[in-house]
Amino acid sequence: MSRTIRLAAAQLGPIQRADPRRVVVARLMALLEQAAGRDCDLVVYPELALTTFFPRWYTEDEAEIDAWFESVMPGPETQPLFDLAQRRGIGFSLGYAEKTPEGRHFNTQILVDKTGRIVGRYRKIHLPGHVDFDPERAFQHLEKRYFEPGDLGFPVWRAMGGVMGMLICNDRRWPEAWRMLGLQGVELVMLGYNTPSVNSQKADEGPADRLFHHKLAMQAGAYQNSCWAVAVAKAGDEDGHPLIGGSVIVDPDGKIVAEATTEGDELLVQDIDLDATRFGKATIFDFARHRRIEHYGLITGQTGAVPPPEGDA
Ligand code: CDT
Repeated sequence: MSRTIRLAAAQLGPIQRADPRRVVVARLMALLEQAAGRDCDLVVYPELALTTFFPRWYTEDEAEIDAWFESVMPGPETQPLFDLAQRRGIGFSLGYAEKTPEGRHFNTQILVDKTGRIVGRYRKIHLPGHVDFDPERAFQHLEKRYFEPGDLGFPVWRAMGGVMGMLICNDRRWPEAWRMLGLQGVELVMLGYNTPSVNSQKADEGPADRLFHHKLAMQAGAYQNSCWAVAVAKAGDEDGHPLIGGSVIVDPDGKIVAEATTEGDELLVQDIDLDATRFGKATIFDFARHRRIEHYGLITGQTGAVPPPEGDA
């Protein structure tokens, strides 16, 4: 039986701070309709796909913060997306800001199957940025203020006929995150991102470097774990703050097979054969034969780098 999935990466153009949820959900639904018209099985949306990339804004106003978060999923404004996906028989993966019933805040991505049921939930573990307002930066990146690190580990799920995993944005830069999924046999990693086009602490690092590092991380992660990977941007100029585009689908050999050409709402469609992950997993990246965990203790035993003491030489 073929294990080919028709995958769609639903890149979003900018969402302005004042854009209402209803308008954003209508854009998500338009992309899903396009995907349905092309017989897709699965649509992947970006990180924080329902709002502007709000961690750039500092606020202490609880009501303002609450407005960025979803306390129910699906809720009244997102239910139409779930209904449409179910009617069209398409699965999807959606990033959003989650507020739990206990009042905890996470940067979350869910996987919804073709019947409209939430079958997977991942909460972002590698939160970049800072907690307090930083006057030294050209703009803020307050993920550490608005979210706590994910508490669900790095799960995978059997869904859509394969082994599926999710990572969110900054996670793609951490090989440990990929390897956690690789060690569970992941066949497709779905990732959404909001990556500012410039470095707030290094003015000469612009979009070309940002795109280079983004693709480098995605291609390395897919290759070293012999899995498919899809990375989906929220791109373009949000209230004067540019985000890179560059949504990609990467094959298990680390090659880019589809890539966005705009910074707007754009759908990439690619047939991905999950069995194409098998060769790498059985040869160069057959973990059971080749990994040497007796030498990897530092990876889980130590957080920061500790160089050896300086000697006389
Ligand atoms: N959203 C998110 O995690 N953005 C970060 C910005 C870090 S600066 C390179 C990212 O890793 O893209």
